Amino acid sequence: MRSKDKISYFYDGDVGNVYFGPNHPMKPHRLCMTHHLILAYGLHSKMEVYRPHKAYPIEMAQFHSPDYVEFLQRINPENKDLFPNEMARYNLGEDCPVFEDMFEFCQIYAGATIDAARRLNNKLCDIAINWAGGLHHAKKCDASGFCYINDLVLGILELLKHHPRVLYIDIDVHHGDGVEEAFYFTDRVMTVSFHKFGDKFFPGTGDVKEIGEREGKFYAINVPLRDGIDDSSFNRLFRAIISKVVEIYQPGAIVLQCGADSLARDRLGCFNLSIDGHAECVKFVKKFNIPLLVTGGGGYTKENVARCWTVETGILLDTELPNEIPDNDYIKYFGPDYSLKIPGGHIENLNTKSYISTIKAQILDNLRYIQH
Ligand code: V1P
Ligand code: CA
Ligand code: ZN
Repeated sequence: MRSKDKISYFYDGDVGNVYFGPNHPMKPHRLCMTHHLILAYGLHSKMEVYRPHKAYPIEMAQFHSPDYVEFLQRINPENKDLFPNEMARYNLGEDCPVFEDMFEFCQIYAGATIDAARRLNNKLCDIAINWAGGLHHAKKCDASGFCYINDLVLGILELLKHHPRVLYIDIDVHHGDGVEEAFYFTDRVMTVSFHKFGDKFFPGTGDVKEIGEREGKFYAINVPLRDGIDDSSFNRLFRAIISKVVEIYQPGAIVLQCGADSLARDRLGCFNLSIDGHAECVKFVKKFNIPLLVTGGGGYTKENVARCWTVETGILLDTELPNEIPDNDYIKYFGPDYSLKIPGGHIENLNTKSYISTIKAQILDNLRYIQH
């Protein structure tokens, strides 16, 4: 372990004040809850806290098409009915609604991931955190799955200015398709996503056979899982794959998307992970002592999202947190037990031992084709 890691944490109080709509599962308010819980545990005094810059359209256009970025900037709830063709073309609507201050929301979460990457590049910190980021489905010319601007791709492009190879790891319950697609043809980014696959689960991609193409062949890794995976099988699989990937690929920086919808009892998810099981992945990745950019992602049971990302902030700071939640503005959400950790779930684990060993063997086999 390094003597003491230097941590930069990015947060803008405006990010949690936007509203996707009455029946929409994405609740940015979870970001306020997370931040206040982090403050209640006193973690802010152990890291550098920054308000990020708002990403400029020109920065977004490093990945996205300028016409798409321009449309996001122009559209609002008052004028959207005048643009039915563009709304359909850019996949705006039910999953990705046009809401008040939508573009500013994108500027904040994307600006924070870009700032995080820049501080790592300039060696101003060892670990940078942006819980508002991790919107992994956005494509070059398309919104998708609650994601408009792909901050992860923008952050990775920034890291690539200083590092020959960047490793992207995604533990959101959904496939990290936007990040995979952006780097599908290059060996300079290795993408690894763990996700639920099958039963038409969104977005439907991420089969173990999707491995990258051309220069990128063998540099995309997909770990398709069934419902109900528990801590022990997830952590064993995660450690086996990630340790081999790091050994072979030798990345200069790692981006870890920590979507909290892989937790038990998530409103959209279907895994059995406890907070300890989820956080174990963060602990494991931190131990490599490689410059690390950590983001949020999905997470639809708000109080558990705040718990999870607070525990993970504690882990990144090497700080143990008492299990009783200290008083804070949102304490009422954490009752009746007011405890920080949540246990694993009990839905049937459809990932048999033989299923897991088959996908693990396929993935490790593909890694044999890589040499650096
Ligand atoms: O299933 C779909 C689409 C809509 N159908 C035509 C297929 N969309 C999902 C999107 C999930 C996005 C996850 C984002 C992330 O990975 C990163 C932030 O976590 C969806 C679901 C669902 N149960 O999967 N959309 C909605 N639910 C939804 C429900 C109510 C209102 C709006 C959207
Ligand atoms: Ca994932
Ligand atoms: Zn998700």
